[in-house]
Amino acid sequence: MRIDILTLFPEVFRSPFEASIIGRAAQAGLIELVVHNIRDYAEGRHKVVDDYSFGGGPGMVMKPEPLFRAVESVASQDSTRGRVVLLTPQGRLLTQEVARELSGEERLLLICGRYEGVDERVRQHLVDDEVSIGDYVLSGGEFPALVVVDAVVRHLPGVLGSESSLEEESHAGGLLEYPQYTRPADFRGWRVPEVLVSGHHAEIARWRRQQSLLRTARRRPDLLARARLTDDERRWLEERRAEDEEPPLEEAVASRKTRTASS
Ligand code: 6GU
Repeated sequence: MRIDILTLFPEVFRSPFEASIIGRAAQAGLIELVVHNIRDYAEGRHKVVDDYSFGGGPGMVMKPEPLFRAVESVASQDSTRGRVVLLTPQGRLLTQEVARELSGEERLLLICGRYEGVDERVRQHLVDDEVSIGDYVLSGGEFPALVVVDAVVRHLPGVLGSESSLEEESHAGGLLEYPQYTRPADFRGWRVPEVLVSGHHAEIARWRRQQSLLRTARRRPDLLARARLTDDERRWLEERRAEDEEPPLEEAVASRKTRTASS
């Protein structure tokens, strides 16, 4: 897979693309990442990439010409243009589903918009897709583009060492992860749940599934509504939740803030 990124801040991508899973995938030749400076496609001595908004109002708007020229130039380097995706808070929300969908493309071209805006004709006549990474404001599409690349690349064959991590995530069927522990089994008197050191694999699998269900019900009931549960699991969860003593996550986090340096 080849991913081109159009940005006004190419420096942002250097170290993330050298480190981590993305870096390894690029080193191994599983993906090709090419970052382009939109300013290189601007005209004139001043290389202007933005301008005032017609009709007035605050904030600059990205001009259409440099973006069209950049996309057309990058597209001409290959027979397939690939999907052109604008990163914008107005886009469809990035989910695991969307990431998997994008991972099926041979090529992606990600355009990092600036928060204040992009000329509407870019949306109408240049872009195939628009993606947001969540309902909060970022000053530009650069970090969202990094998020998209990471989420997409993990789906490509050979990128994850064992393949098992992704398998297990999708097997969990849209539930939150169960609690994990590593050595020592006793850390400052806080012991790892007995079942995990028991060696009973069936018991461990059952405990983990239950913990995933409970955690999802407590923290993300919206996810639970869409998850695939057996009738038995739904029933078990309902009974277990009726006597659940754990406070909602917001409450738990609020009380953690009152911890002192020693407690
Ligand atoms: Cl894709 N861009 C910006 N500027 N802000 C965002 C976003 C994208 N997704 C969430 N917030």
